[in-house]
Amino acid sequence: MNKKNKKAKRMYNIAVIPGDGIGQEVVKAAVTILDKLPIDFNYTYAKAGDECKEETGVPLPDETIELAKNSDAVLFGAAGETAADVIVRLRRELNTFVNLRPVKSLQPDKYGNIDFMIVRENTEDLYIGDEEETPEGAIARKKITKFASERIAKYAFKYAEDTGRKKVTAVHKANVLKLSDGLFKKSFYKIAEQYPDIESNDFYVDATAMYLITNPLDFEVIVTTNLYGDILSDEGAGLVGGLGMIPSANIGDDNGLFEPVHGSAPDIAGQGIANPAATILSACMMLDYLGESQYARKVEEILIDVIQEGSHVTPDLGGDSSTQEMAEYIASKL
Ligand code: GGG
Repeated sequence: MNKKNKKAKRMYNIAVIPGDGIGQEVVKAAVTILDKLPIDFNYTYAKAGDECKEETGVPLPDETIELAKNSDAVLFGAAGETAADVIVRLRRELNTFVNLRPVKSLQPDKYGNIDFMIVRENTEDLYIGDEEETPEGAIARKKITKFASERIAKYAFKYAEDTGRKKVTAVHKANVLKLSDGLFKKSFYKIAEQYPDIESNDFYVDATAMYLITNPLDFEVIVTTNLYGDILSDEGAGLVGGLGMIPSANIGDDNGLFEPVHGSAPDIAGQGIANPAATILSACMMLDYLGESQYARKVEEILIDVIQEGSHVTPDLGGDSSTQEMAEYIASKL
């Protein structure tokens, strides 16, 4: 996942976009930890989201897009009601065509040893936002191209090869969406031929929703379209302790944007109780992308120890620490 042609350089310009609700709290927590590393991060904070729209009239100002494009990496918190105009648009502006969402048990005794990667196509599908009102209601167009389907399948197989995984599963609904999901499935098997050492199979998305609960250990790499990837990763979060546990990396040829899978969680925003693990793990994915993997592994190791120890964790993890207290405890061990 390394940024192309980029070697660790120990000084990085990071665009930080905390966004809405708990985004503010979890990003602050992740930055507390990054600040403890012997790496020089030059952070520039930028606005986006519901509050930004209220203040400035636009959810994603042009300055924020420019900053994100010109940074070494972007750390993003959460978007609320403006998600389509903020995070979905930012992914498009940065041409981050893959969204990696690792589903991994950090407390294996409690959740079983679940460990699979969702490789979500990030540029097409219903997420192109092509909707229109009609006299009867509304219509949304779903875009699937051969180019993007083959590109994401290639990424998934290459990811499996690079990480020693033995199986890639395509998820679609090709029996109903014969042309669009049918093309996604066909493209997947075309690329699969180039990887004879890696097993390939496919499931309908509805069946996958059940198999993830009945047979989660059967999955290694899932490659899927934009909407199914969004939904299945939240289901995956439910398998390993909740939405506070799953990070993500949006990767393109020139840019990387890192964000927790969860949204702004307005029900708990401002209370200081949001689990920062997903954002801390997203920061670890950012460290990997920047070529600083040794620090990514160190932070992950400490985070896992702290979660398993259970004494300095947020309420959802069984403790009574605040978001920031948990982050400071992790930082104190670095
Ligand atoms: N941190 C990610 C975030 O704000 N998620 C809210 C959301 O609705 N995201 C849509 C998506 O991931 O496609």
